[in-house]
Amino acid sequence: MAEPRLIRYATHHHRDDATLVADARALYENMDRRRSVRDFSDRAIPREVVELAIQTASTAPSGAHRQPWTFVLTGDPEVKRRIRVAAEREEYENYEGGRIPPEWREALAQLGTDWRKPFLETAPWIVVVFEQRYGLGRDGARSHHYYVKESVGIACGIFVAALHQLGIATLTHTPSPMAFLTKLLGRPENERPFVLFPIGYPAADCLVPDLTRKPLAEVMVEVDATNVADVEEGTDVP
Ligand code: IYR
Repeated sequence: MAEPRLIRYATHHHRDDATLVADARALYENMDRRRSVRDFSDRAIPREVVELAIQTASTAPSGAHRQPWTFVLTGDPEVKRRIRVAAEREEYENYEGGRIPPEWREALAQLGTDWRKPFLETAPWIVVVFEQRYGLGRDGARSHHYYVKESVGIACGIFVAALHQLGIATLTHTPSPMAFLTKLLGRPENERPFVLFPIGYPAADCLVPDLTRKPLAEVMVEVDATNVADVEEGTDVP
């Protein structure tokens, strides 16, 4: 059994409370300006910027620190074209072939999406995040990965936030079903596509759906000892 190796964690500068509140508000207001974008400019973004955003995403916490993700990056026009062709083939079936049930179609109506995905070629970069369902060593040995979806979801959230902090737009795109990406991108059997991110600046005339976000009172519930259940007798940890 490996011993834990611990190092001192010096938490950084503490702000006074007023500064903290102001900073928290500024962060919220900045993040609240983020929107999913489907109409990209073809303006280039340095590879190093995307690589650093991927490194940032990869700082995410993960089950047993297995970091069960692979970020596949491409800026190659031919690869982007192949992804577009395959994604549009699936999406055509979804939208025009009746694979999207009526309730889902209704839910999507406000977004104005259809089977056409030109942004897969316009955006300068595409990152496809794969979840590693289990670890696969060079020798083929398998190891267990834990809380894979939670871990990869958090990494993707950090990725979206990092790009936004840099003034770069993206979209959490899930061309469904996504299995074609495993083959197209040559990924090993332990990996499954999780989400695809086109990455770039919004087009000059980019429009986004006029959405509002749930207010705090709808997404947060505060509890205290007066309104939560008492633990049952006998459930205490010894
Ligand atoms: N994958 C399809 C449909 C779609 C599904 C959801 I849920 C969205 O929030 C948006 C789109 C598409 O990309 O068009």
